[in-house]
Amino acid sequence: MRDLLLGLDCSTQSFTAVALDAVSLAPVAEAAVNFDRDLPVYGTRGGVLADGPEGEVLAPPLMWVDGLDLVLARLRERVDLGRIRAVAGSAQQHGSVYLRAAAGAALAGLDVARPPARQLIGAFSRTGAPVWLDHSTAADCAALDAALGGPAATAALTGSPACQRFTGPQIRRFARREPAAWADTAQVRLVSSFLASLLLGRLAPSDLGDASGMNLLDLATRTWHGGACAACADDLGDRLGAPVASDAVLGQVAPWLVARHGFAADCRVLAWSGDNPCSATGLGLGADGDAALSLGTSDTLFAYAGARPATPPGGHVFISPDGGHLALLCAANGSLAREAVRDRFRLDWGGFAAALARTPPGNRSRILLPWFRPQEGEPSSAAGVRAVGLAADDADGWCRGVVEGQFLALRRRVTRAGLRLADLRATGGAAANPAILQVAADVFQVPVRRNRVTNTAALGAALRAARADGRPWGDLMAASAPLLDAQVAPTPGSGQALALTAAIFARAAGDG
Ligand code: XUL
Repeated sequence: MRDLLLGLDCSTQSFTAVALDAVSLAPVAEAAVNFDRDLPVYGTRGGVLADGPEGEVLAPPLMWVDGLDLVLARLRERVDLGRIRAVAGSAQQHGSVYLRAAAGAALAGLDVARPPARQLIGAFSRTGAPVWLDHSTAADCAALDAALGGPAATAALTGSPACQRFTGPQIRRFARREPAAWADTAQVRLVSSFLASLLLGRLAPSDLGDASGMNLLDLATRTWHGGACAACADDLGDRLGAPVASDAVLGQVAPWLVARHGFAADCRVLAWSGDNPCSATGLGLGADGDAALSLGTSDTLFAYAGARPATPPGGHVFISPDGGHLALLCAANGSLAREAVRDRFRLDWGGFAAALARTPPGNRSRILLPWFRPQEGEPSSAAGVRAVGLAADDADGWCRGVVEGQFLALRRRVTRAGLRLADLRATGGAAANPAILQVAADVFQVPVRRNRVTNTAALGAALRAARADGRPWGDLMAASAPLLDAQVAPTPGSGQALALTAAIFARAAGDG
């Protein structure tokens, strides 16, 4: 009986597999591969190779192929992969894989006796794949924005102004610097659609969710934009293949998966998507106002909106897996800023939380501009760390100041984009700290619930696989409910205290 769904996630540092019960949608087995530790032959650090003086950051696509093979071998030790009805995947967004014409035959002819990576060595016109950490494309972004009428016009068209890590500018840089290798490139795929191609045994299309992280997709028509493609490289549209909906069933698994890993021949493969769209499904974001706050090295806020929202300052709009939209805001000053304040006063996280508990919402109008590093979406005049009304030795005030400052800054960007938040699901390391969640509830004035799942992207991919059986999106969104902790409600009266603090913050941040 085929009673499982499989979700795979190729993130920057690891490959994860999550199997769900196809009826209850509850997780039943997991496996993971860490690229640095488990595949040391590729010599990556944190899953990538920093390569070159201009901010190039690449990863070897063959490492992802080995990662897929290994994570399936590990999962097979826990469950019979023949029970899987359908599989979908998630991958780090923006990275691009450059394939020769020979790639099609190589994918179709994968022989089970040998590891798949070895059979694909000749398939690439570029051995490395630039990933989202790459920031070598300033000139290409400027050229793309100029061709489309400026950053605001690029954002109106594609959902984001030209961004260094986005795939269009990345392709442009490669085509301009290595024209012979570009001429040898028959097809370009995202990390997601490259890995879907392995499952399928032929080139897979990219899905609309991941395609919206390329600066190439016209968000209104949901097709490649001719002008954006032409501004990046010759014949680009043809080399990308038409994008498909995130729940498109692409076909059945390739024979190598049946013979090598024991998949059933009729197991269906869905389009893969980016990790952020997949996380949105894993976190259950499917109604206007549903939003998630991921508190990690950087903090990310994403909010669901059925109708297309404005692009937030320094942010993006992606198409969500169910065909709606997802506004995404990233704040580089996440744990980095919280740790800097914790360390300045020689505290541990317990001490930091106690300081938050001793101080009132609004911090008695004392504020901290928390830009320990430059922050997209904030005016450059606001760069740097600045305390207003806060004494240099006031440890409690600084602890609350940094967290309130981070969330107030995000709230301003949310408001400017006209987004309305109804509730927040928190994930990431710092979400384990209830005192920080209380500050989020007070600043955003919405209930906050922590989601206990660590890999929401793999979970979201596994849930998307249920679409192969036509399972309604509502069922998939509801599946995350048992994984949420009790809600943290806003402190009574905190709205007023924070309104005053927010006004002082806005003035100090250069809003006039
Ligand atoms: C989003 C982004 C990252 C990557 C890697 O725009 O660059 O979140 O998807 O996880």
